Amino acid sequence: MQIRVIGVPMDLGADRRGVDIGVSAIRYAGLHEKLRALGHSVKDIGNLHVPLPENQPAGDPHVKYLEPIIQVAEELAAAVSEALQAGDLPLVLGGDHSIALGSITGVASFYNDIGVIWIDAHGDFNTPETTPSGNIHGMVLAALAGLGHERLVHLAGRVPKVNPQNIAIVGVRDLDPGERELLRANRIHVFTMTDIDRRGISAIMEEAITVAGHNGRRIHLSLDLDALDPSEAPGVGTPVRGGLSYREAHLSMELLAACGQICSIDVVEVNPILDRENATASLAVGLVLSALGKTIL
Ligand code: DIR
Ligand code: MN
Ligand code: MN
Ligand code: MN
Repeated sequence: MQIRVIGVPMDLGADRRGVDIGVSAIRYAGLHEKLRALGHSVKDIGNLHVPLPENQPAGDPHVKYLEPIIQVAEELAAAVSEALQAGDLPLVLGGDHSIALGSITGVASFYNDIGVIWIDAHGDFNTPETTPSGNIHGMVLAALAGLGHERLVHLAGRVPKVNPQNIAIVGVRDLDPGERELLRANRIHVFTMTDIDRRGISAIMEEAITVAGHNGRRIHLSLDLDALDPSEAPGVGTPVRGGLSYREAHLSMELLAACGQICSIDVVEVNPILDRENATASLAVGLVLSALGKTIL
């Protein structure tokens, strides 16, 4: 398989600065040589241009940096659909989670019907009405499901980008009151840490794969490193205790690889300024390898 790496040094969708250099940190952790050692070929198209917050007004405090985030999302959507057209698997490196707006829009322009597995401590299901922060990284999954600011919802292509019934969110332990209501009202499949504690990660991931992938549809994996416990992944902007263990996260990736339906991946929210000796970027690389076929034996 050829993996097409696309860097998106996006730092406009969240509050803690430094997530833009996550893109470099993941490359420095040996992504390319490890993917090649696993038998993949790798083509890296470099980084998309992302405007600096220093040169941009934040604009509407309920949807900060809307215009530049949309501009980058359009460019990323084109790069992702180009990769899929060429038969490559797009691996999008963030940057904050707002980049999933572009990557999933790109996937949805190539496949008619897709599933999304969103691994995250958070729901990312706010709208401009419910957001406590105005940060778009906390609104992007709702926008992809057709809810929220109309500029985000109506980005290039059809609405919604993904049928809300084909979304599975895994690892959740921190929801804002308004987004909790929205998740319930829209009957989104949310697999919380409580579900994982009770039933085990293997059963939960199998169910998530069924939700996102039934009828053999292609699945986009969006991996927010804050899904892991902060003891494993300290380099994230919004750590929340009680997250996935190292093995729970790897097993999740191994099960996704085994299902054979993953068509595209984003890896987001690695923040080297908050990290310890690149531990979070190294963890991210290991998880990508498991998602792309690395097994123990
Ligand atoms: C919070 C934080 N729910 C917000 N979201 C984060 O600002 O909407 N998502 N950190 O990854
Ligand atoms: Mn997220
Ligand atoms: Mn986030
Ligand atoms: Mn998160």
